[in-house]
Amino acid sequence: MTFDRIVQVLTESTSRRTVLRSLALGMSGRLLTLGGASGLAVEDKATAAARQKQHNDCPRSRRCKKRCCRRGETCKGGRCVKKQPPVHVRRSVHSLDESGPALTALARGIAVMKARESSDPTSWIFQANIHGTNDGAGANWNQCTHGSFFFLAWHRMYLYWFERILRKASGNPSLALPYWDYSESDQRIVPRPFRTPSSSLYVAQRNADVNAGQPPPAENAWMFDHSPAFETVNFFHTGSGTSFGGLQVSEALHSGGGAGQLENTPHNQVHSWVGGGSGWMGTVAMAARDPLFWLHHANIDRLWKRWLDQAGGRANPTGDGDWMNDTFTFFDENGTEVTMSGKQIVDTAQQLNYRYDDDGAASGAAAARREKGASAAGKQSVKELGKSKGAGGVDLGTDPVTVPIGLGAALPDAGASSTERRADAGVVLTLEGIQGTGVLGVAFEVYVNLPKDQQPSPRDDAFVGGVSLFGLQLQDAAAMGMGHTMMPAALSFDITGAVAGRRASGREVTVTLVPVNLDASRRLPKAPLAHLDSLVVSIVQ
Ligand SMILES: [Cu+2]
Repeated sequence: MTFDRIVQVLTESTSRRTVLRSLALGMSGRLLTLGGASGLAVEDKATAAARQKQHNDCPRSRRCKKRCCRRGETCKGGRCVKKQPPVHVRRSVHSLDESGPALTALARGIAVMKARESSDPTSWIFQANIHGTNDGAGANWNQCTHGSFFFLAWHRMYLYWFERILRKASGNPSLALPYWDYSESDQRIVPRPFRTPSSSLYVAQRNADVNAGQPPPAENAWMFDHSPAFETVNFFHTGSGTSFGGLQVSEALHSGGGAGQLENTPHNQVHSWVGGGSGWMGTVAMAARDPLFWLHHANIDRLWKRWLDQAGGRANPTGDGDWMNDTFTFFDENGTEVTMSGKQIVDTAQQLNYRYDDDGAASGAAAARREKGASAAGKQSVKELGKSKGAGGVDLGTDPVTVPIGLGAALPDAGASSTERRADAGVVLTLEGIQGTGVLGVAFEVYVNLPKDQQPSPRDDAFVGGVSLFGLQLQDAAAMGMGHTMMPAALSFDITGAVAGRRASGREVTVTLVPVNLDASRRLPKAPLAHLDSLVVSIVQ
């Protein structure tokens, strides 16, 4: 048979399949290739056309069957509709039965992951090492981003891929990560399975109080309170401003030095409290080896959504090209490398197939306001009013330290202009160059213009927030491969309310830093616990 003849047969044939079969049996290599390739295409086209015809008839006849719908579609109410993957619901861990299917599946998935070799990207240790590790530089280890406006996005992606791995490992297709809602004071005690040594949910490396089922002292309630972060309207800040989500940077950094309000409190504070004096949660390198890490971060991820619900201009930085497009690398449930960027994670239900059990509580009107008044950008102008004296900075130890800051100009009359000023404008205190000395489980309460004879209390108006050293310790720097040179961290507090009506001292603001020992099982050493380079008071508008 000549080549021309074959083409003629192909063209004329009413049963192409038969011709192709005979071609495949009898032809030389060149023709076989030709016949095979074009034959398959012909066959596929015919099948596709038949399926398309069935599909076209289908919705009109209102008698669709599964087989007549296109691939990826299903028959619903007589019509072919796009198959929706199930939306997994992340629930409050305290709403789950301690021996019920959800926590049982969680424990099983973690046990399976822990049994895998650490070189396996779907193993417990490998996944934890993606966040941070002292085990050296493995592929894609030490990737977590803190101290910048990438913090929330990166951790959302990290949890998403981890949850997929965990779900497959558990064998339960409906597994979803629970979240730990410690904003409720009666829920700060973790459920029993997390405190039971025989459970895969337990680790010994925690604050002794956590594993003993002891709640934190009532005076530390502020560490679990997200409401000051929720009052912040702008997602990111520049310079010495304050924001919900962190410092605007062009590239994600392991430690960006500019944590947002939510990252500082409750995120960092809860890390330090759960970790205590020597536990894993207190350091970046070990934190993700504690199962509580994942429940803690699910809650932080949920609070990001609840913050958006507050509307009033709160919005994600979808206009920022770097935030939207910078890509990060993770692994899926098969151990295959995957990449993801901010634009793929803004809508958890639509894009990532998960939601929280309290999603949707915000009204449609609030959502509309959110779209209208979107102002993720922190276009703030910052004017420095005064700075602490002394080139050596300030050492913080076991005794409270008070630092005076002389102001070059009087503070504006906050009372008179409070209705006119922007929600994100005001008087800001910035602590610059914060670094821990390696003592874990310590926080500092920050007070402004605290009267000399007054006992400091976080319930007082003079209290403006707290400092956590999570991620700012020497051992964190080492784990991040930075030696002893960390990106200097700055933390800003809105002190507008605290200085209003407290200006008896004239052109001066005093800042008092009070150490808090988060681990009652040990005494703090009589040595510097942290160092600040300087304290700055600014006007932001
Ligand atoms: Cu964290």
